[in-house]
Amino acid sequence: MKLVGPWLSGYTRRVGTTLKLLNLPFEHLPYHAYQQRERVKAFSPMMRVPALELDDGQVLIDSSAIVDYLDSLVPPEQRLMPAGGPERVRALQLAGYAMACYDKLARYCDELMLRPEAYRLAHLQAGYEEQLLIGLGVLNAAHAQPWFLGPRISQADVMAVIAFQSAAVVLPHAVNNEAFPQLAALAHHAMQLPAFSSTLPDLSDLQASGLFGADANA
Ligand SMILES: N[C@@H](CCC(=O)N[C@@H](CS)C(=O)NCC(=O)O)C(=O)O
Repeated sequence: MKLVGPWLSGYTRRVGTTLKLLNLPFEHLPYHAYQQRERVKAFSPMMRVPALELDDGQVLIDSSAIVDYLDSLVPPEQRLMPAGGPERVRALQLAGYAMACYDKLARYCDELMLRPEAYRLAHLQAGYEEQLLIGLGVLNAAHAQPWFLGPRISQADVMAVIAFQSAAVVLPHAVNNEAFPQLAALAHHAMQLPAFSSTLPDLSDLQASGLFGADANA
């Protein structure tokens, strides 16, 4: 399988982390959706990442569809989304919040990266930040011990760690270990696993993104 997209894209990192947690081999093609559109287009006609090219040449887009497919490739006990019951509801609920947090962060970043400063809409940015902080508050209160489902890692943990770490880089004044201690502990626990530690964006990717100087504290 080939995964198209850079780790700077949290949605791509979600898929890469999942592939690694499930021990599924893949080739990583870190093409950037905005800066390498033609390369991305060769795999993903709408020029969106992540895209996953399967071994038979079919391509899946959208991280939620992709991680759902990847779960189907491994035995039930290894899957990152429980099959049913209260555990599934909880994993879906928290993964939903984590995705919504990342979506708001992505919109906030688009304002910063794509719109010239004079044309930025301050009320939009403030609204995205407010929604992001509310979502992170929900996740912080969900008591991961050490994961949200207890001993078993799930898609909720994967996306919550990615959303928290990415937000901590972009908005360090508001998203940090003191403001969200439970998420900080979750991220610290996750970073013991190569699936998370080997998919952090490079400093050069962060600098090239035009967002800021890197100031991650997660
Ligand atoms: N819901 C999608 C979101 C994917 C997404 O927004 N990807 C961004 C990069 S982080 C992208 O490709 N943007 C370029 C575009 O959509 O034109 C997912 O979960 O995969």
